[in-house]
Amino acid sequence: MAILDDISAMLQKGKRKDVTALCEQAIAEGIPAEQILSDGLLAGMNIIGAKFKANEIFVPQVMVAARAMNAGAEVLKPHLSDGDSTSKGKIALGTVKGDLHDIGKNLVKMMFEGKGFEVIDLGVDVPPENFIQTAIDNDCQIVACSALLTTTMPMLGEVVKAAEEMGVRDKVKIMIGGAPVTQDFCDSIGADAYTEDATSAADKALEYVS
Ligand code: B1M
Repeated sequence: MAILDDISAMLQKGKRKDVTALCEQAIAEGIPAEQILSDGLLAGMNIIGAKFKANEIFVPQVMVAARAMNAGAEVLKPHLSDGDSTSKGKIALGTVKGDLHDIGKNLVKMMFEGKGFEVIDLGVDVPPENFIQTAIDNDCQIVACSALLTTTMPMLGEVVKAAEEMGVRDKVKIMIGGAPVTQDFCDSIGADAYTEDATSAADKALEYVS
């Protein structure tokens, strides 16, 4: 669809205002928000990722694309919700210590909220014990951690250890995700669930509270 290609193209150029306007237009045209997200915004972000890896573009271009991605996602946010306003439970969410990537984490937040969860967003660069202390202080049933770097993946294991050391391992489910994370890694650190994308993370969280 041409408008989705335009969204992808504008995102790659970091044109935040154009991305916002095109997302609004696509919604007005009746294109499902999920499709705008996957075939417009994420399609553009995937190309950015490939170009970054190939050293065709550098951090500043990636940052403006990331900002455009977040702006577009904000437009889609209300349309990704299933409209159920009853709180399903509480989740402490963040990107692990040493890691500043937040686009995936923000999408996961959006999907959790869309399914009716109350999300305490700790942001990025979150120390393991902060995830757990937040869960304790707010009676969260779930701790959800994102990691995008192979160097920060071990922090996911530290979150599991912190839950053990702080005496709440049996009270919280620990969910993990992020591009380099795998089911095998999840098993190796003793986390409760790995999910590949934001939608399946929200579905899994619902399973835990139902
Ligand atoms: Co970074 N970066 N980056 N970066 N960056 C990657 C991750 C990288 C793979 C690029 C590459 O070289 N190919 C590479 C990591 C290599 C590795 O570890 N092996 C990399 C690097 C090296 C770096 C720096 C070290 C670069 C440098 O400074 N030299 C640096 C590190 C900074 C730090 O964190 N300490 C860095 C910086 C940055 C920017 C600041 C420029 C920017 C981040 C902006 C921001 O987030 N606000 C950035 C970006 C944008 C990327 C890429 C291009 C795109 C990531 C992204 O947002 N994807 C990325 C390349 C790539 O991933 N292909 C790359 C879109 C997003 C929707 O996907 O986050 O994977 P993702 O989320 C997915 C799933 O993973 C899942 O759901 C989402 C989809 O629905 N998911 C979960 C995520 N969290 C989940 C949690 C769950 C469940 C599912 O449960 C709790």
